Amino acid sequence: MENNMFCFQCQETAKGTSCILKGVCGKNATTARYMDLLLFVVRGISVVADQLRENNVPVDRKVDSFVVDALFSTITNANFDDESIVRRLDDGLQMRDSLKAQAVARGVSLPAVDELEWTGEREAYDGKAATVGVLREKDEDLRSLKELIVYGLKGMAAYLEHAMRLGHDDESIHRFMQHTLAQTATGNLSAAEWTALALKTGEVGVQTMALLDRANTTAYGHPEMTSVDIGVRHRPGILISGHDLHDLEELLEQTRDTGIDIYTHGEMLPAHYYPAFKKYPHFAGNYGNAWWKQREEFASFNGPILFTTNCIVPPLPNAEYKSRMFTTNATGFPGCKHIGNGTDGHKDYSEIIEMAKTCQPPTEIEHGTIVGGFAHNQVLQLADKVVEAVKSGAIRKFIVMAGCDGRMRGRDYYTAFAESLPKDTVILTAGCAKYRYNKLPLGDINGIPRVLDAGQCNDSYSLAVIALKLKEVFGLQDLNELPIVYNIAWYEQKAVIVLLALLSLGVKDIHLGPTLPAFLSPNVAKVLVENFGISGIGTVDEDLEKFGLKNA
Ligand code: SF4
Ligand code: SF3
Repeated sequence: MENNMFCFQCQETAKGTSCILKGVCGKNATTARYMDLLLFVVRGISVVADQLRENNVPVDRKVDSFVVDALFSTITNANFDDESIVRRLDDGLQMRDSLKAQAVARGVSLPAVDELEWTGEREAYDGKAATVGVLREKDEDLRSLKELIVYGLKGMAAYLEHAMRLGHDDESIHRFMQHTLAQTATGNLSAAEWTALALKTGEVGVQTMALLDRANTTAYGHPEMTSVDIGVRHRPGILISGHDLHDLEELLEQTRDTGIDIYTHGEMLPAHYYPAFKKYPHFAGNYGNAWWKQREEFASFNGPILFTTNCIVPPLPNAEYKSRMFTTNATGFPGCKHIGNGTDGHKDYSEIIEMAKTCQPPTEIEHGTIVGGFAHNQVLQLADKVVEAVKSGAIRKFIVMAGCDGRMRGRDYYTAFAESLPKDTVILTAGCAKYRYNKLPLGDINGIPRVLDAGQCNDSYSLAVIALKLKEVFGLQDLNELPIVYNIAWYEQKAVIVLLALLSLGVKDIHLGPTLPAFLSPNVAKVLVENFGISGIGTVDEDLEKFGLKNA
């Protein structure tokens, strides 16, 4: 049992096939197995919840929250803490059994699946886990399609959770999520039907990203063009990482007039683009780069670090900054303090704040500014200028380079690609992929920066809104007639929902790199290539050629 796992959900999976002894991400085999069992339990809960709804029996909202949180906790680099996963298993099995009891009481019949029937105490979790993972599906193609869908649902869950924390929810998304999870336990679908369900997942992904966009912009205003400081000030700081804007708001509120500055890291950078956060004079700037640089950058930051979501890089055993790491929401790391919700629904950051007061100010690692804030509202305000630039030929093409960053060496490609693009092209981006080129001096075209950063990976929704608007303005029938090409980088499962969302909108010819997902079987990859024109990346030169961008 020791050292026995199977996970291939992210881009850096071992040897480009699967992690079977330990995750390249640092996930232990035991954690991986507990996560497999958690997904088993979530499937069981979803089977009953789905049947109850089919029979018009209302399902408690706690079920929705549980499923969303459980899926989120299994996303790459979100949670490394066995204890917190095991607690979710205890709670989940209890929830499943109480839903089953409701079904019995209401005369709702349930399918005979292991996900509903298995009972076992903590001591049995590990043994059971080894039998319910990804490899339980023996057919390689069905396995591939099911996992594609489940990874999409994980990304969807993450975005839905952020919206829910801001008081925005949509019952139909939960229904879809649980219905689809139930299908993965009971459904006997053909490959074509699973493919259709994957596209449907993308469609609901668009709906979820739209919900989160509404939640964020209702609470904090529309992102606007903003210069973000990347240097440091002279007071102690707290570094906040991840995607959850509500956590940031509470942290900013609680650190008012405390003599502490707040800095963002990684995917929290776009928070600076929101008007509501500009009113905090102690919201100092962005420190560092994408998630995978955290071992060096957290050491030199000197103050406490709060993870609101993935991506956590497990600190080395002797890392001094580990004692300064805090987690919240679905994240967890053994030995790091987890900040939960108080009884009033608010979080209490006083321990982090007190620690910060005893810390040295951050050590400067760079200085200057970066510009972003080009979500749909801001870009649409500039629409006349943009359309004019396209019509005059000043802008020849937009290149969507959204997605994730990662530590694989081949990702240098994205820096070289951005540098090699002709000067009459504009990069549209969202997600932490931007760190590969957002500090390059790429200049502007008639005042329009050549890198337009819409925000976090979920703000890829903004890029879709912009594309749809341009299609309308240019009177085109099809999104693919626009002068936009897609060269997307992926790493974890949020990128999977973004990809499925783009496919569901009819976007074709997406280049996906730095490597194609290991979870795509050769046959499934073939379907994606033939029907959607998905392809991997080549060399910078080859790809510039393919995109018709070779000769400026
Ligand atoms: Fe491997 Fe990625 Fe799974 Fe981690 S999340 S175990 S790196 S495939
Ligand atoms: Fe980055 Fe983890 Fe995916 Fe939100 S923070 S994009 S990798």
